Amino acid sequence: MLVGIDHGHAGEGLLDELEALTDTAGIVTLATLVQKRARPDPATFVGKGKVEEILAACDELGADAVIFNDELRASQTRNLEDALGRKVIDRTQLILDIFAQRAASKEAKLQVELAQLRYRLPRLRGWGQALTQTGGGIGTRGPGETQLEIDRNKITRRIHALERRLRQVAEERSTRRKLRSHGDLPQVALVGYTNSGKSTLLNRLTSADSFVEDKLFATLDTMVRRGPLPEGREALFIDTVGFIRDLPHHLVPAFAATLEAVRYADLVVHIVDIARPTWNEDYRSVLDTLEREVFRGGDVRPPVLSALNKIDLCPEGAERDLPGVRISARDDVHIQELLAAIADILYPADREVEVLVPYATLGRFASLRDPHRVRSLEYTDEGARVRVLLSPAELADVEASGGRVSASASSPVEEPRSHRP
Ligand SMILES: Nc1nc2c(ncn2[C@@H]2O[C@H](COP(=O)(O)OP(=O)(O)OP(=O)(O)O)[C@@H](O)[C@H]2O)c(=O)[nH]1
Ligand SMILES: [Mg+2]
Repeated sequence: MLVGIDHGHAGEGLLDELEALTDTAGIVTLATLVQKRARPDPATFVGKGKVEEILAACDELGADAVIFNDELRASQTRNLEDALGRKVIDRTQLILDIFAQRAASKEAKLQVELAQLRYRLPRLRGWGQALTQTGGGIGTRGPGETQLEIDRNKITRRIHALERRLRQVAEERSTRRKLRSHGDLPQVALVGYTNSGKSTLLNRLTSADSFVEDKLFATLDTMVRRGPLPEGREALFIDTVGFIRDLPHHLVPAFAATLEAVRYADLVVHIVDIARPTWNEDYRSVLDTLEREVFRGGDVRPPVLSALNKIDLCPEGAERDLPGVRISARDDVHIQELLAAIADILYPADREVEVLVPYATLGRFASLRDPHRVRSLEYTDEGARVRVLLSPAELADVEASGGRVSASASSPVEEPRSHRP
């Protein structure tokens, strides 16, 4: 049974996301219940009357558990479990559970365990519940130390061990990053709300086979693949863990690899599922999370380009007041436009120029013979007249070798893109 509080303006669909999460966790929803109230009851989250109602409904339907659409306080969980006589789960715990089921890499597993323990620690039951089992082994506990304190100590020790191990993993990652040579490919991080189509897009842009599923948090590990850009260039595309509204704070460490991929990316492509009724809030919550959890005060932020995905599901003309490239990752719509926009941001300095170069110089520069970048080539008495896409550095080299600019486009080659953020 799913339960939520409507603080006033949520309306229908309040529990849709919770139901999707529940489904993802492999739990069947029997019924949902929403209570309108300004603020949660400090003792039982919903009001006393509602608790009775939930109990009656659970008995009738044979529900095993009640799942709440917010994070509950330890005391609320306790009171509710006592009153309802069944397992009480909150949204954070549900998400943690999904993460635990789906974590595949060593690092993801460590992170999820850490998040679970951090969540559990303040929720251990049993203060005053019997000063149990004295004398369980000399030196293991002092006189009067309770079982609870021992559990607490055990968990705390495990938390410290996990934190140490994860710090090592993070260091290894940062060493690997430093070892990458200077001329490496630009990195494009694909971020977005969970289920927005990040993995589908990665598969579309590279020939990866990232796991795609119509469930939340299908991806829990970052995946990096090389993929082509226009003009024969390439980039590394990074698939990441999806964000979710009110990301439980316990889970933030579990996003470490994703957050880092974003922090060090040359470009962030923010994938928005514009077919979802809540697309606008989804969009904002991702940006908020990035701002709160990813970027440090002095960081230089990578540029962010929005990719408005699933346009195949949007009726013609349905306006989404968001700047960005409208795509369908699934149906391969406007993917070239997206790539052009990406290249435009990663290589802002490229200009189409016409240069007149001596034939000897033509042989010296690969860029002047690159079929992806050469627009036209004409042989004249004075040398080759090449209309070509060059970065300022390349142009300077060509000029230093005797090339002369005979015409220059004053603006970037691609039309200035209105969707640039
Ligand atoms: N109709 C439509 N469905 C799409 C499109 N792109 C992705 N999907 C579907 O959306 C669902 C989620 O896609 P994923 O690529 O797994 O999304 P994700 O952002 O990686 O999700 P998580 O890893 O769970 O955060 C799948 O059922 C995809 O088939 C699209 O352009 N149109
Ligand atoms: Mg995914």
